[in-house]
Amino acid sequence: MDKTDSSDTNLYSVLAAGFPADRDGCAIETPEGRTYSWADIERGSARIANLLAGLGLPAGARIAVQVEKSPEALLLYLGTLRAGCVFLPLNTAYQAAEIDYFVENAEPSVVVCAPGSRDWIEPVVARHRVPHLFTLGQHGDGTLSEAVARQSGEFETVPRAADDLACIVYTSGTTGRSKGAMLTHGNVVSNARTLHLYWRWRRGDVLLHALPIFHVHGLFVACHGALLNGSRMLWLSKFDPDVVLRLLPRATVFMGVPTMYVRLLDHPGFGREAVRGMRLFVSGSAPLLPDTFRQFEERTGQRILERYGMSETVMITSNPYDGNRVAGTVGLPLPGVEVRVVDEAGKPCGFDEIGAIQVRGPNVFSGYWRMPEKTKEEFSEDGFFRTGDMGKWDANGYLSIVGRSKDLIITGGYNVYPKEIESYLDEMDGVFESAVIGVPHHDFGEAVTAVVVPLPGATLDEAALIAQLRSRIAAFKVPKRVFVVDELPRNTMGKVQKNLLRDKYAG
Ligand code: MCA
Ligand code: AMP
Repeated sequence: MDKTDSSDTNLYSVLAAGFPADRDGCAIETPEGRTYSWADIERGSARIANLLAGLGLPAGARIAVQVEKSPEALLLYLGTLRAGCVFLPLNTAYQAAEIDYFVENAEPSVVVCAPGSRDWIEPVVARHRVPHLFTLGQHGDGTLSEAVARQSGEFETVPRAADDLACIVYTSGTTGRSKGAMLTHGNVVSNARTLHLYWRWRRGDVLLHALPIFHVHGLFVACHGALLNGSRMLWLSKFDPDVVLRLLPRATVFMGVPTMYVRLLDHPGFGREAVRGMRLFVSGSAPLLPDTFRQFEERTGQRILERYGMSETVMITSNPYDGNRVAGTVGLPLPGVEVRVVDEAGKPCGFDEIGAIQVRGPNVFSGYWRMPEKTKEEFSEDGFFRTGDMGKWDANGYLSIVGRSKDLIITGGYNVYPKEIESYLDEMDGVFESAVIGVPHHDFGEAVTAVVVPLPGATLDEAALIAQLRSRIAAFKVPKRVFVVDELPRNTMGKVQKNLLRDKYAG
């Protein structure tokens, strides 16, 4: 058995303390029938950690990872933690220009990419002098596995203090540039422990894992819960309602974004029979419509538990496990997490008064990577983080999110900052200016939509603009529709009135 120091705050050590005594039991199972025991997790992560330790990396080295979801990708995450390095997950939809920015900004020592991306990532890695590039495929293929196979399966996990960095999670920025949220071992450990108790993880739980693992929801909230509980994960490489339906009867816990719940409800075979063994459905990352909550309860008898979080803070509030789960609210502050709603003067709002949501607690990140000024701006003098979300309390202390002060679109649980898309559009031939908005969408919650004004004499074609964007940025950021107009509505200050555009294109 691997040696881990139970007194240290290395997230891996904390998670491993929850692994079951029977290390031969199944920890991960894929729909194709591949299985991984707890011993495989220990050995596999030890091999990764040995590889990283042998590279002679500097303290705090970043390991940037853009790979398809696989059990091996999870081992890479755990091995990175064990080696005391900093994990930097990247959305698989990001393209060359986006990855170039992250690599330049984070200066990783190691980049791991999908074998199919190597041709375009190699020049990025060379340009920014990243010393090590490995590939990892969805079936565990690639140069990483070859290098790892030669390593020992024993590794003494490097002890970490609570304020040592564990991960950098990039979040989209209002200026169009992403910011790296620095999360410490202490941040993530405190949240994992809190959620483990709050959601009553218990013996025999089985998690159906269908979220991507490059964001907080799938990587932290879902995986940490199962690992800390020593629970088996039914591991889907991606969300597929048919496969979810087939596996649900063997699971007890599921976590998803609202789009996943909408799609399950759209499936004719989904109902009470499929959820017979389930004890918990969790929703987050985007607002769950009360209508979806109600339909889900009618069809299955289950009340989805909605919670609220951010990359910078991990989870902040949750509807209760035993108490009333109220549709349209994100529940109560988690134990140990302070949440306040304040008006423009910073004064706490009474219930039903809308104000800015602020958070303080052991879960709150240590700042934006190499952005001390930006970090300072986002914290109040008494140490509360300004989330950029607007909310209100009800009389029972439940929080509702009623909007965002940040100009952000959330589509299928992914965040898109209009400014970034506008800057790409504005650079295109024939475009004078653009405005990007989110409009209600049955499936994605909000759909990215662009309104563009051509230069005098120029003709713009919707399909051509969309095609150009698709070649440059992640597909989920590409507007589903582009409308060409003569001018954008502006107020007397000259500011584009996006609310008018949202109303006009809502249909
Ligand atoms: C895929 N497409 C999308 C999205 N996803 N378009 C808009 N928004 C999206 N979210 C597009 C693709 O570009 C493609 O377009 C087409 O849909 C099909 O692609 P595919 O990969 O098959 O998509 P899918 O499998 O249908 O994906 C839908 C999904 C996925 C399962 C809902 O988006 C997803 O896994 N979302 C979860 C996001 C997440 O984990 N967020 C957590 C962030 P085309 O056909 O035109 O090429 S963490 C967070 O927010 C905080 C901390 C929190 O509170 O959790
Ligand atoms: P991210 O930058 O990906 O961490 O996204 C965090 C943002 O997602 C939050 O600031 C909220 O705006 C939004 N969010 C997360 N959970 C919920 C929820 N349950 N309801 C509404 N918005 C949510």
